[in-house]
Amino acid sequence: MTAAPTSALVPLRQTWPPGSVARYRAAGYWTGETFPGFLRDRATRYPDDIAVVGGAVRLSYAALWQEAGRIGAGLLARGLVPGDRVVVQLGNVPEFVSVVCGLFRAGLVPVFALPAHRITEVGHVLRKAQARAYIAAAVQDGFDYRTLARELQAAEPALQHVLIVGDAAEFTAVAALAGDDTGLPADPDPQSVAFLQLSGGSTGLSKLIPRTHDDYIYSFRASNEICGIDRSSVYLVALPAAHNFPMSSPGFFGALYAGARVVLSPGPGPDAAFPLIAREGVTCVGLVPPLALLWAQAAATGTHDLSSLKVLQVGGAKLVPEAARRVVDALGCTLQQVFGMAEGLVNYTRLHDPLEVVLTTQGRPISPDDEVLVVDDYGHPVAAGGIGHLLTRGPYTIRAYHNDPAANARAFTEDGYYRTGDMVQQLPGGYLVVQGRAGDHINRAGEKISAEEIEDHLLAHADVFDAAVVSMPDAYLGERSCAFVIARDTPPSAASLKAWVRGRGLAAFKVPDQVVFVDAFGTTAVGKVSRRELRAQLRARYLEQTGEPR
Ligand code: AMP
Ligand code: DBH
Repeated sequence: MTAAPTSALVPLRQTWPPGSVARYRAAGYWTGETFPGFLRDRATRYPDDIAVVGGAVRLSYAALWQEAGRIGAGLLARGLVPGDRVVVQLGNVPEFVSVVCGLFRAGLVPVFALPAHRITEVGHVLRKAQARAYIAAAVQDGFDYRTLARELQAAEPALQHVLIVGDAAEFTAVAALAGDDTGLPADPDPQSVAFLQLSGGSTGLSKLIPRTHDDYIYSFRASNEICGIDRSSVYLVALPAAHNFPMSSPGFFGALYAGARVVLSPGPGPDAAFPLIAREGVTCVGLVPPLALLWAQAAATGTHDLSSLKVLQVGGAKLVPEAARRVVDALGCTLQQVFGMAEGLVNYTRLHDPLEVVLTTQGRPISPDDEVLVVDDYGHPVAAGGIGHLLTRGPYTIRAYHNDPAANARAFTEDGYYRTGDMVQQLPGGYLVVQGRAGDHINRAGEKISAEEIEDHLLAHADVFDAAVVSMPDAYLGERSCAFVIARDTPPSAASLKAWVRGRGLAAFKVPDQVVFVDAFGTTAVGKVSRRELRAQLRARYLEQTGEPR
């Protein structure tokens, strides 16, 4: 098979205005470091320190560097060329880290997919990124990714290489990659795009987020300082490693930058994580709110020694004050709220903030140069302390998505602010309290689901006349998804509709938690009602009828 001509690739780019570039450099945020650059440095300075622990594997910094060289050189030997994009869909296995570092060393561009993603999402990401290779585990959590790889190959002619961690069947095993690492390219331009991260996707499918070496390294280097990560730290990856939170806030990259130890937990629950905390002396971990509550409950009754844990971070979805209180009481370590987004801006409560601030706010931005605006529906700043839309720009917030002019027109203002879609209140000192959001996605325990995307799948069902998907308050998940459906003559059962959505090859977390059949989307307003208003009305009416708390 011949390589797709490089000129056909939409260039990867992330640019800030020259004045901002000069300012971010002068302020010392952008240091010119790169991923291969800092990884080489740590391998040289701390060769024998353990960098990554996962399953039975313990990789030193020197071994991680070597593994990355073997994998990177092996991929180039197979015909990939620097600049090629590679979709990586791996769970919390040590190969996640060595493969990504290998891609960096080879000048290849990782494009992240979540383990929960299926053909619909992975296919979309692969096409949008114009990826030529796909790397996955053989089997994980009962799912065979080789089957997915076969479906992808059949559907996506541009996909030329499949690499598998574990039993590779007819594909290439990551373990079998080999090549001459002296032939790897020189370190990249620090302002070039290092990888593509995924947005949760508030409308339709995920958008691709190009992050540069300079901007991303700044975000986790500064996070290390805020979260107290140093060479003696042990960071546990409990959420899927491909999520931006455990990747960068400060995440496993922050830990590697500090020369600390990264421990990968195969699952996020106490069963998997607690023994690892006790064994490895974990000091820091990031969780979503429902997990934090589960951990709090398990810690109260469990027998594992969790005393090494210094900082428990909670983010991805709102942690309400009562839940925060429970977590603090049960775990006895410092709670840190984290409000971040893969597009950039990350807010933290600080480790020495008064308890009241930690319990009731989602923190303040990392950088003095994070610009935050809170505006009304017309883009005018609200009065101090008022609730409004959060807009932001700064030294690690993107100015554009990859290859998506329509999304860019919606998501960015003319002067380069990212419209986060979140409604916030800004307190004195810059602390933010998340008050909800303007967009129509469902934040299901930190997993973002686009209402529009799921409505499209429901509408593809022959017996569905119309569908509106909304978020419902949920005691455990924070929010659950509810599909209001108007059926045609023969109404399908709720179970069969859920099975239908699942059968479309989607991540399981996107299947509606609840289906409510209605005769009509009767609206109080006359005339055309926007989908957004319609969803809000359906939600309000349902909550009123059932008497559920909002
Ligand atoms: P994404 O753009 O997919 O990375 O998702 C980021 C979004 O997750 C934010 O814009 C918020 O809507 C939500 N989010 C993240 N952390 C928090 C938090 N601590 N509290 C409330 N919402 C959060
Ligand atoms: O939800 C997120 O995307 C998120 C949460 C906390 C994030 O990207 C982050 C911290 O960096």
